[in-house]
Amino acid sequence: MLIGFKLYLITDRKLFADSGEMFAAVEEALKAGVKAVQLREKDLATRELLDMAYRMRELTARYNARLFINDRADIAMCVNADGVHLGQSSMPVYAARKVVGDKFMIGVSTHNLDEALTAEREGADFITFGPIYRTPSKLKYGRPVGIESLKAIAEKVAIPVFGIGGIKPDNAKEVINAGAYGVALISGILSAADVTSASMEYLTQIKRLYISGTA
Ligand code: TZP
Repeated sequence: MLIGFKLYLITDRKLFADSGEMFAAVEEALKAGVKAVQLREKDLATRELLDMAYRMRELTARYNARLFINDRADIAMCVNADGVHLGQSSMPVYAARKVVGDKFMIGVSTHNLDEALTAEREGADFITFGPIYRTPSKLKYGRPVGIESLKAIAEKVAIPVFGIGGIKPDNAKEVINAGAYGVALISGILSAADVTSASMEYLTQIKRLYISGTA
């Protein structure tokens, strides 16, 4: 399946005073050219998450961007998202595939080679792998796995790998050159003082790497 984006923006409404502010920041990123958003609001009750997912679907559709819903295949289908993004305690890929069918994309968060190979074998369309670097929320996402393990994973896995965790415009190059297909991030865009220029910086950096052929 063609993935069609190399910059994968993930939400965290806790970075904002309220969810309205988060939607405004996501819209700014979409206006700047971001083409994929994952709604990742793990602590919300189903109704609240569903409302937010409908709203995010409407917003991403206006900018012709892909929408993924973290963990919840049911909500992803309900709002007509483009895919579901599974964690290691979500439904496994083979089970989610039965629910969402072939037209939906399935992404999986992975943290080691075993998880990456399992996701691939079970039919994931892409994986995120990390945290590569230290993230602002420190150890919430586990110990950084480092750039060398990204290289090893990218060599052994045939599906696209998105590096995640502490990725900033100035280290995105190292991540892509290690074999990542793209980069996934939260704070690099959503905590930026200027969301538009941060988004554009990542997009320009990625485009430049692919055009120059160093990736
Ligand atoms: N999974 C691994 S690291 C991470 C997730 C969801 C957080 C990425 O956040 P940031 O702010 O881009 O480092």
